[in-house]
Amino acid sequence: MSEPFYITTAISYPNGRPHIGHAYEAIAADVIARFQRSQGREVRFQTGTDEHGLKMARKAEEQGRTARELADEMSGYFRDMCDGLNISYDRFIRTVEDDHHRASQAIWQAMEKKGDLYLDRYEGWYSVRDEAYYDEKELVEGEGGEKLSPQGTPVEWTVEESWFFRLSNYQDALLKLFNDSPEFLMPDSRRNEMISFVSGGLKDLSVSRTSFDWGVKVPGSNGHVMYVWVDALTNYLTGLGYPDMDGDMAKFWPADLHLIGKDIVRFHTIYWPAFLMSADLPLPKKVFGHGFLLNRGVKESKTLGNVTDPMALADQFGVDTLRYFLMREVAFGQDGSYSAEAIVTRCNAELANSFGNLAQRTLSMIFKNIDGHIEADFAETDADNALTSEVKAACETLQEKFENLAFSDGLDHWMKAVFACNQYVDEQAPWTLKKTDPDRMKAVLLTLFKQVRDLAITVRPVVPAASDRLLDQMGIAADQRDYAALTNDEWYASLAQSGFILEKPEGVFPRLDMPEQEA
Ligand code: ME8
Repeated sequence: MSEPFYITTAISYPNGRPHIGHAYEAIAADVIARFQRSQGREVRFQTGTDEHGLKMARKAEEQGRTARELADEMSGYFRDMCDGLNISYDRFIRTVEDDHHRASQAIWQAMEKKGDLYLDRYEGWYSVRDEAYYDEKELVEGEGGEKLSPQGTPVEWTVEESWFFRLSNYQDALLKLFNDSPEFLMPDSRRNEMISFVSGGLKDLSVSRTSFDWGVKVPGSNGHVMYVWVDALTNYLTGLGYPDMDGDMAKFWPADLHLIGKDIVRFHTIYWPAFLMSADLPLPKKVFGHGFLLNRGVKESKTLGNVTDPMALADQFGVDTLRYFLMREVAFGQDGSYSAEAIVTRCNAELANSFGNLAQRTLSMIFKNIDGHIEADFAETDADNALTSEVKAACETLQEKFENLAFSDGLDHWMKAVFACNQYVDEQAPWTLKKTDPDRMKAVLLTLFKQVRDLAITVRPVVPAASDRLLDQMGIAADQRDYAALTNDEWYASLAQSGFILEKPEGVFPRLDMPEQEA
């Protein structure tokens, strides 16, 4: 039986259009989802938009329209981005949806029943940009002497009646979680920060607001809407049908992985597990805080005018190219930098000139020199067997690395196998064998055909459309593209026996032109 796997991204604030960070997270999550499906797991993959809260309400007010209008328009761009980037989500959730309001009210009532909610008055600092409360001692000083959040965003003094969650009750349980289950929060570097935050003492958390009404209503408490993070985090349950504990909740909860950025680790590894413990629900197995993407080393911002539309990059360079670049260039978990030149340099070197070239010259020679015939019997030499073993080992290593979310490293091993194949072509020189030893040429080309198939299947979660176009040309059936197919030793003989004949191949990784240097 296939084991279920539930993965989520953060849900994005649709107060503007998606940026490259949103694309990065969606792509990484999609690679994981496709990788797990390839391993035979039954995957549930959720992404979406986080539409309530003061940030959305204020942005809409600035634009002279309702928050709902703003959310409807912008959420559409996020969904379009996901579709455009070939993100294989099962549900794109919007927090304005009815089932999400129901789920949020249900978890609220469960926390209330536990005795973890009480009414009081909040007096303290709030950052609308971060949608977060801060302690005086956490604030830093801005250039003009003004108070800023530790993320560098403005804070405002807030006084209002509010419901509080007894976060202080969960201090020991959270420390125990970090100590007993180190895999709960990855990468390791993020854990120490959370441990020191919790060890410093947890105050109860203000979880409702009365000064605006754009949110989920607090059940039985007129005038209160939930603090946006209470409802936002609950989205992970909504998508599984909570509060109904049968069906998808029974199957997919607890989540296997919440994939988020490093700036929201506190919400996911302190508040969220505390809410879940309060509601007597199991905790997610893992939260991974990925790094930030920088534009030539600089954070993108509207003020600097360096915000890139990820879809413009995808249009310019291709969806699979962008996906490959992002997973390959940056060590997952760390910050990384991107630029048009870096995308072109990396993808030309590795996709167009190495893997693309290997596939194209292998298939072209089979087409031209042996009329596209994939013959069943040919004698393999030690050199052929050595190459096969090397490729097999690299494909297995990629799987181990991807299992641990070490994408760049996994692709590095895959790339080395591609290099080995290209070196083999050069050494065996099938173009010379054509005249001197046609049987040996055939064996070389057919050995290469096998490697290209294994390499294409292995990298498929990263570049799904290109891999599929290649595998289509190679006659590999759609249901023979999972990792289980890599261990099937019969595939080649069955393909040959099926009478498959390769047609004139078309390259799947075009060479990209270097963009004009910016002034
Ligand atoms: O935080 N590089 O939404 P958001 C990489 N609604 N990732 C980045 C990034 C960058 N430059 N900038 C942002 C929110 N991100 C909340 C989440 S979840 C219950 C609620 C990541 O639109 C960020 O870390 O500000 C987060 O994981 C995601 O993009 C959405 O950010």
